[in-house]
Amino acid sequence: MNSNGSANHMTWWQEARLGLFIHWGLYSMLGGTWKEKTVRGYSEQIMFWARIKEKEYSKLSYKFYPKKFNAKEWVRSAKMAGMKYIVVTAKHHDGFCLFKSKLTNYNVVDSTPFKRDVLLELADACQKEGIKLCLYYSLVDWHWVGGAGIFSRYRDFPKYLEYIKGQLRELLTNYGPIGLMFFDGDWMPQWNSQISDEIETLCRSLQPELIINNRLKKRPINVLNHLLARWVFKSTLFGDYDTPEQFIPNNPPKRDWEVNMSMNKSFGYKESDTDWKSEALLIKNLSHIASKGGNYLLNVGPMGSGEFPQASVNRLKKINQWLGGNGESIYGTSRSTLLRQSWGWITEKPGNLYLHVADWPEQLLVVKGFDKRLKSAYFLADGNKNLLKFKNRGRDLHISVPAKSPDEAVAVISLLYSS
Ligand code: H79
Repeated sequence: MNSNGSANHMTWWQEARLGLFIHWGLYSMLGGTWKEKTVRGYSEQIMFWARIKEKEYSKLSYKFYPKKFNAKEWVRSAKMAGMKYIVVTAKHHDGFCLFKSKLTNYNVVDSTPFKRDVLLELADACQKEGIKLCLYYSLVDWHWVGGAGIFSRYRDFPKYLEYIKGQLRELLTNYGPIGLMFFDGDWMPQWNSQISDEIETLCRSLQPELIINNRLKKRPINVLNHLLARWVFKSTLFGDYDTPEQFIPNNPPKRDWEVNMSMNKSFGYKESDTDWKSEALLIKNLSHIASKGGNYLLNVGPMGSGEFPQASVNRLKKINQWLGGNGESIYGTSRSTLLRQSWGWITEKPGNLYLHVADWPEQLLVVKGFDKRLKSAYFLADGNKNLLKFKNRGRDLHISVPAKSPDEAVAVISLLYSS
């Protein structure tokens, strides 16, 4: 159910609040290194940043044999961490397909010694574990003749469009129900809004319940816009939701949105990239995003072996622990209508406010603009529901809190009220 009390094709996703992004492909084997040199930029784009010729890059497929890949383990890790959906790179900019395609040999079954349809195994595992399988699909394709580079001109572009459509038919027919399609790469010069509309129609005809992101639409390329996006985030009004990348917008759009974010810098596995966000920060981000009514799509870049990096595993575990006590304040909540608070964020359910306290106050927690009749206040993760003392002070609520926060990341206080 959404805030209007009715269900639609977005409902499961709005309630989910947390998903796992997975960037995996040939680049994962390189781990950000080419010819013994660390390459700048996202590792999934190493072909571009290291100026690797297509002929040379595509040979990597002959070495793709991820011994430790286990779809069930991936899906279980996501589920254990409290994620309700996973978004997997079916095809990234390099054009390599993680699924069996009749339209190109450049796929995991036909051009690798591995020969297993990774997507099929993931679809199976997702079905069994009750996790929604979702797909990232790059419109940009550096494998297509003429497709590499920023100002690429695709050879035989109409044929490329047929290729995309054919692959979407495969993806949306052969793998059961797909939760959402995350398109990316609308900056390619030959892309336009008419194509976006056609593809949207095709996808919806194949799976009417499918959620589609905004990036299928040609967005105006404006370097300034891009640079300013962090401060003035604008909705694109295409597809079902907006996709701020690597940041939380100050003023979120009025419609559905989702932040996609890596745990370190790179999305694809990059060995040298040790700039990991702390567990506390990831949890704060989750609270912050939920308080503004958005979803958090947190990324893992599995290694060439098929395993998740240990640093990611540790962070998933921590999120799992936190959600164990505090999940009620995230799943199925909606953005808060209350004023912004100095100590953190607020999420809501009917008759219930959840205070996500990130900056611990001294003795007194002040909730500004609270004019309801409070029935009780307690720490959500406290199994005994020990009541906290409170007082109404004009339009503010004062809650007496212990000297130290019971959680080093975010302590959640549940408020039950009658209006
Ligand atoms: O998959 C992750 C990134 O690889 C992808 N989006 C997330 C989810 C992404 N691709 N591009 N961008 C983000 C930003 C745009 C970068 C560009 Fe370029 C710089 C476009 C043109 C120059 C990278 C390098 C893409 C083409 C060349």
